[in-house]
Amino acid sequence: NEQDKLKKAVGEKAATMVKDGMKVGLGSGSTVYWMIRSLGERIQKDGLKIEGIPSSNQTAIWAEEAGIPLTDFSHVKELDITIDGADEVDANNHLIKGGGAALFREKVIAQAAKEFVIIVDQSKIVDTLGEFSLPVEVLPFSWHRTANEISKLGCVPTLRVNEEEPLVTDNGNYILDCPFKVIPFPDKLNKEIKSIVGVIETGLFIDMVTTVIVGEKDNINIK
Ligand code: DER
Repeated sequence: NEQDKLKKAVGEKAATMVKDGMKVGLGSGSTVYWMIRSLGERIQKDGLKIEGIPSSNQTAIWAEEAGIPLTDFSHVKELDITIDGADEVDANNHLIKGGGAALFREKVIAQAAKEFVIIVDQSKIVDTLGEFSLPVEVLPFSWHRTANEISKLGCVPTLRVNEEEPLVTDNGNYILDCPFKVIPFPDKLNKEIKSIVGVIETGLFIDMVTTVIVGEKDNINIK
């Protein structure tokens, strides 16, 4: 469908930014899927030589299927580029991420990269963050208390479930989805949530993005 075409277009565009010899942070989600596919084609056809660090088990599977050699932080100190999707992008290129429950490792590979490139279709562009419920990764031991502390900041968190059971992240933690509706000061909210002991990481990515590639109807917009 139309949205898939846009995701494929921006995924392929981002893949062209990957050069021989690069260490690449591989994000998660259905837009990143197309970027991984495109890198695989370049490895097959042009002999592109890269190594990737995946941000989720699902991404690791897609990367292996694409023939992308995988590495990890025991071998790589810094990444040259990380390419990832997002659930919302605001006018300052702050993000909400975590729709795919991979936000913790996604934020690690984003911070570890010289360049952090976001690939989204136009539906993710917003004026103000918050319509998409903010995912927060929390320690299962204390999640009720953590949810209660977050609710004092202005929303009622819900525990993300998967077939009636709490969803467990690749790191063995839970996800709270926090419907703030509007987040006018994302940097401040991020700091407030992070200061709650029991919060592991939030889906607010503040001042991390280098480039956003936006798939629009008949155009790819770089911002
Ligand atoms: O979970 C994530 O942060 C993903 O990157 C997600 O936000 C984007 O997923 P999509 O490309 O499937 O919309």
